[in-house]
Amino acid sequence: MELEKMLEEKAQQLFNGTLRDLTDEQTYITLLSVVKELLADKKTIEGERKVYYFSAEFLIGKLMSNNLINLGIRKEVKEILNKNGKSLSEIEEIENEPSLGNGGLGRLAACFLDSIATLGLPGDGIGLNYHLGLFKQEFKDNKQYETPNPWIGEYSWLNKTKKSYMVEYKDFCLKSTLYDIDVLGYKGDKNKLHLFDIDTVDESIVHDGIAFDKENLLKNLTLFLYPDDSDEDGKKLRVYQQYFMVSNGAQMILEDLKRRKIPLTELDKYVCIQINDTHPSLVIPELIRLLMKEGLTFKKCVQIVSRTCAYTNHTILAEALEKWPMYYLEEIVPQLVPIIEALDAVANERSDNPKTAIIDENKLVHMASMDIHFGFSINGVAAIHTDILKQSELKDFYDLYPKKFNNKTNGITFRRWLMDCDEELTDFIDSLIGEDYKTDADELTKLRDYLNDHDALTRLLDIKQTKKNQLAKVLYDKEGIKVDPESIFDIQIKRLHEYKRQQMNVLYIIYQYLQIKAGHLPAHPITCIFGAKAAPAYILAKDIIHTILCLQQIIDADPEVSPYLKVVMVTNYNVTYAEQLIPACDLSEQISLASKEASGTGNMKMMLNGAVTIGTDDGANVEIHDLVGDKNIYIFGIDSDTVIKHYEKADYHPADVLAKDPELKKLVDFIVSDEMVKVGDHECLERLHHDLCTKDWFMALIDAKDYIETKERAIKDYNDRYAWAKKMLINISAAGYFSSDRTIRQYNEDIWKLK
Ligand code: 9GP
Repeated sequence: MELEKMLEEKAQQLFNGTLRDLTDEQTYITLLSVVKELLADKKTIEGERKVYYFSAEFLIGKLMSNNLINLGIRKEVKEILNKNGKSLSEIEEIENEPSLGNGGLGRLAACFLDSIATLGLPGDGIGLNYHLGLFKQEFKDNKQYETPNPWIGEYSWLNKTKKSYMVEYKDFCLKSTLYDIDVLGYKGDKNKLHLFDIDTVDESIVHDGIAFDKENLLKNLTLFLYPDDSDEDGKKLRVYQQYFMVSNGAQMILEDLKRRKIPLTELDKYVCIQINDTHPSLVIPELIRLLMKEGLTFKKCVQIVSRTCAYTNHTILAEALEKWPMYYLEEIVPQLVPIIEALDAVANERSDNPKTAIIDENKLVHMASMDIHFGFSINGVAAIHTDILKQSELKDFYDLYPKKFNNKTNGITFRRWLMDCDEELTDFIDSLIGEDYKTDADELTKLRDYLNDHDALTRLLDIKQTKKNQLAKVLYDKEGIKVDPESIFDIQIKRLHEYKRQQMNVLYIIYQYLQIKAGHLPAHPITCIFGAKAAPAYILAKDIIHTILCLQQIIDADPEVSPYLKVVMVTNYNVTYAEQLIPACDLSEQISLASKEASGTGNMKMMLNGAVTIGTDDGANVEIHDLVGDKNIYIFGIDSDTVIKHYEKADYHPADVLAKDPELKKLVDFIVSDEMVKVGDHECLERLHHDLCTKDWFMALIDAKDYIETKERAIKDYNDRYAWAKKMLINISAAGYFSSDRTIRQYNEDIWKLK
């Protein structure tokens, strides 16, 4: 049936009116119902072998626009709505953003699902249906506060299924309910994202921000993603959640095999499980347990499961290499304990190196060790990250299993991160090189033919200006902040973490502030934009947010400074915000301490949208640097080998740096200056200051000077608009490599081997 007719009929059926008469909310519901029906009619991707992507996070973002693009009907829907006096972008605002992820790890999982379906590969996601997701961020008195983030309304993309499994814990069983979200490939067929839940979750137990009774599992199991784990009950809740996810997933997979009349001994022929970081690692002992229940021997089960599971490592930071005390497992899932012990014994037979044991001398169970011994593939997410895993972090394992290790540099889906978020740039690229790049991203290199085309460069600069004007309006509407759209938009958006070094950006802002106060104006006005949530129990990260907000206030109130420098920390940074910020970015801040950012994916999104990177040779920046060349990226800072040596020798002391560099000391001391204390909380500012002067674990002070000088150079270069536009175009033309379609092709060729 014709689309317009479908919409009119649905409007009639749901609201007894015509499209023109509906409110925006009613229009959204009408559109949602029609699109869900179109998705339901799509073919499910079938194949002999299938991949299951197990992940604690799926940061899928709003789905309307993406689904319209992948259905190939966005323009048509836009026109129909316009004809009826409505705007698609206003209708889309009605949708709640699903709160199922935290950062790059979860967004990567979402990009991967899009690419798996787009490439026509059979592959589903498996995760949890968190009702309140990750917290919502609010600011008060220049501080972050957390509130619940309910996102599941009466109408959503979730489809309740009849599937349900029993999950056994020591003292009780929980019955699951499965919700599915259709994942449609670009002009293709569909897969599914399976989200498990329980029916008894009770959102009303949350009080005072995001506090809740952590022991009441029937009510809290799927309330929050990453519930506060600063105490033991919080840590145990995470184990309850993880087991719930993997047990449901494993049961569903085995049930499906049985339905297809495939002997369970052939699991590895038909199924591949990709373990995304260590949160789903318990799937290994759980699968072994379920297979043993079917009568297979432990040895056989280990063999099958080891050929089924593959593990992706997303960080070298200890916090993501989870280690659970054995007594937690004894208390929560005792049925897994003998299996884990037996796996540990197998691991110890293979190597007597205590560093590769699964259970250590303190009775901690190392999840990543289990994954590496009993997975058939171990991958890092950017070339430098995989090298570091092989050469230092996981060296003992690499020596044991060199063939298991491989690299899969991350990628992003161009459907969302270009076609959806920057229609103007998409149309511009279409007009120059056609549309083939939408399915073959390498085609973007054809843009290089336009590097000397004055008209093309002018159009590119105009588009960036349009996106900056649009963002300026958003910032005014949402935050009440006025920014100068002609200023340089310098953007750092990512989780708040010391290794990502937002605190070093803070030192730059202080430098620029003091320069302006001393009468030295920057080469071009600059707006420093941040978006970041700090984990609720991560005190220093919150102190950094506090410092940024204090600077924002001071600079805003200073008429001498604010025409040249502005600071904006956006509230509750999420995918929707990213879609508005990224197309407007001039200078992309990727300034982690070399060796610490496994890959980064924001760097790729900004590059694709014509931003120039300022960054360290870390994560995927290294590959961006290789692709665009020295002149089209601003690289600074010590390299990863030097960083690793500093850690090994424990010879970095910030006090030494400060003693040698009084100018830098001035910047650091400004954090506790009278100006700052007047608007801020002395304790928070003092804590950050003290940390920087005495610990500075992520070495912001080593790189600060080089960073400031490099940024000043970039700001100067920005004024040569055509030279800058060339840099932009070179970045866009080289971004094809970072399509997640490429990444998924590589996963499939080397690991999953799906037809
Ligand atoms: O920090 C990494 C980030 O560098 C990477 O791009 C992303 C996807 O691979 O994973 C992040 N890791 C985590 O969020 C936790 O391991």
